[in-house]
Amino acid sequence: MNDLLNQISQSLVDGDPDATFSLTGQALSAGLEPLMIIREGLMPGMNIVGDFFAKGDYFLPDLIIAAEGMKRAMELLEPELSARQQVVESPGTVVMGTVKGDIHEIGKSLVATMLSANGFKVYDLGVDVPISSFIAKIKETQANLVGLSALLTTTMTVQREVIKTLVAEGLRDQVKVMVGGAPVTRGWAEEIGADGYAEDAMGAVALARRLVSIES
Ligand code: B1M
Repeated sequence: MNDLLNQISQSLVDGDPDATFSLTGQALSAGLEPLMIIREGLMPGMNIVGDFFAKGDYFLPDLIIAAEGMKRAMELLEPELSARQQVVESPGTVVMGTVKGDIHEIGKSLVATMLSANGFKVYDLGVDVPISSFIAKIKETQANLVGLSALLTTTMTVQREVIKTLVAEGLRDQVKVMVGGAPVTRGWAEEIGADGYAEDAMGAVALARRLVSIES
């Protein structure tokens, strides 16, 4: 089992999306849980790639090809994640996106998938989302939650701008704000006046549930 997870991780480091895809399929066939494959196979590989990039050993094309491998693996895993949840009722409506200036997609999509799989109605606005699009979608859907993903220290600040705009638009009481992404911390969430921070996708589901129940 561990060997398969290590191979998945290594295939991302090697930049071999076909291998990532086929190893992920093998791991599922072997009965490994999709979340385990993500946490113990894919995420460690992406983290190694990120570390190599930070040290100057890898370059942008290496990030792009690793992301391609992870996305192909997620094509197999997302339906499995959805199928495993047993949804009774819809706890809330979430507008979700990666903030303006930031095109990191994978973590945001995973959070959106897990929220959907747990019954939330999710409007995923994608990446590089202008503040005005978050506001328009919240108004249109009467969402009670908004999820702001940011993977860059330079784009974390946009999370604060979204919150300021929600206040200015008179929407802050209607909508709870969740923030996340690799550089985001609980301290940052508190500093910018968000309602909560989650480290990963399962944490985001627990947080969203908590925020909704506080609200009702
Ligand atoms: Co970029 N990148 N990248 N990148 N990239 C990082 C984030 C970086 C940490 C790499 C590094 O230097 N070590 C670094 C940021 C440094 C910083 O600012 N702190 C970085 C950089 C610098 C850049 C560029 C600036 C590089 C350049 O051009 N010179 C550039 C920026 C482009 C832009 O956005 N404007 C860039 C570009 C890219 C690619 C496009 C090539 C590619 C993304 C492709 C895509 O998404 N389609 C990419 C990738 C792949 C990465 C790394 C290697 C992996 C990210 C990823 O997908 N992880 C990343 C290094 C790393 O994270 N270790 C890196 C897997 C994913 C499942 O995890 O996204 O963290 P993650 O999501 C997690 C949690 O964070 C959390 O839950 C998810 C699931 O567990 N979470 C939330 C996420 N959103 C949440 C929201 C929530 C709650 C939880 O509530 C709302």
